[in-house]
Amino acid sequence: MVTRKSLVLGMAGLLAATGLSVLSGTAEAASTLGAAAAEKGRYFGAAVAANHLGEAAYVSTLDTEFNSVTPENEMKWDAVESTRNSFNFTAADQIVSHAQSKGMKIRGHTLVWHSQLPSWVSGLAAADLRTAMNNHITQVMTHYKGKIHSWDVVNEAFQDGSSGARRSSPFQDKLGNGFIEEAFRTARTADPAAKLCYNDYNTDGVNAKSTAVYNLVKDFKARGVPIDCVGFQSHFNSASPVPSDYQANLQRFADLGVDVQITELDIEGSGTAQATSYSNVVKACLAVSRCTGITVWGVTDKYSWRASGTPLLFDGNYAKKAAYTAVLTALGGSSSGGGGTAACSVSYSKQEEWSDRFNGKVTVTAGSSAISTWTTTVTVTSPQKISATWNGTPTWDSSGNVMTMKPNGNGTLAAGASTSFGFTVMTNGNTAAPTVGSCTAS
Ligand code: 9MR
Repeated sequence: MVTRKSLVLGMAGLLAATGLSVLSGTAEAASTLGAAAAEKGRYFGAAVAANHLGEAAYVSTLDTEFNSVTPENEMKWDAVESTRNSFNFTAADQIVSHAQSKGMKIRGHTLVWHSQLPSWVSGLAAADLRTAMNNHITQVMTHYKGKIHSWDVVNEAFQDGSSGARRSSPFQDKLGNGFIEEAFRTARTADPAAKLCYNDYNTDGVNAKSTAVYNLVKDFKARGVPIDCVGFQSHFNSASPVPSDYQANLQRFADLGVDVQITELDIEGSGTAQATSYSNVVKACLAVSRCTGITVWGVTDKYSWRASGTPLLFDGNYAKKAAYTAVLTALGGSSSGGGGTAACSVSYSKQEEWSDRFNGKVTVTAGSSAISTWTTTVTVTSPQKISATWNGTPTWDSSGNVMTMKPNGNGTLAAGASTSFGFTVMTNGNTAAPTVGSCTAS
């Protein structure tokens, strides 16, 4: 006879051998974006502005939810070297020291970019511009040496549209195609431990612009030019939605031997549509093993560069949006984590009744913690058949008698909150009440 003790030990051995965790998705689920991403071996970051670091709600949201930061503007050329060879790191340092004090990673953004470039740089002749570019890279990277996990060395060097051509800029126009290679070589020398990224927008799907970047990376890898990562900004809205080949595009870059990072994610919209798009982005990253992290371009809608499009995960009052829950769920986390155990209960009641059929209603109630989704079963007795359902997504066993019901879309319930679904049972002569199974939550 198997004793209780040996059974438990046997289970433990089996779990260890298979690497399964029985608790994942329930009490063990991470309850913040950063923690959930970390369980997937990734970071989850936000663009941060130094001038909001005095706002308590901003800082507490940042500190609770994110484990990586990108200074939104503070490391750009006009911010750190507005006058030649006179560097001012005050605002960027505030972000870096805050991040370091919280154990967050830091993305460096950005060293060589045509925008937010002081006019003294654009006025230089070629030889001087080359010296100034290399000096800028070296000075900024040296100041932050050892503190930055990835640097956007060159930002937005390609044109939009179908040409696949380089964008006109002081660097491109005066130094020619070689400026990108030179910037990356200088960057590698300045901080050999930092990952060096090329970062751009409208390169999120497979298109002429992303293919031009792809060819650049392929050439760099073939010739041993240092490059470690490609950043996909991922600024989406209705005119520029998440491309259907987003994951495939990330994967083709990863296959060149570079990491890929989602660097400036925001998606204009609201509600379920926005949540679904966010979820799709997270799932694409998780499906690509070299997709090492995601950064959203801001903490709260109210400070977004596209504030009117409400493109972020927290609203202007720092409340979590549906998009937040979708991201957390896609990362395998759960808002019920952080101590409580996700649980739910069900109750059944008969509703309208006719000579040949009746309607049933099942109420699902979350336990003492919020839940992100639930599932339960309804079993009818043959020859009964369920002919219609509402407010749920059913699946069926092979007999057709056991219906497993899940939420339509967002299944989030606050602690103690309820929802219900309904169905019609054709009696076929049997008026017995259905059996409702137990409720499972995560
Ligand atoms: O979010 C940034 C905004 O505050 C600045 O005014 C703007 C200036 O160009 O830059 C924004 O950030 C950009 C990023 O640095 C590069 N990719 C596009 C981002 C949105 O414009």
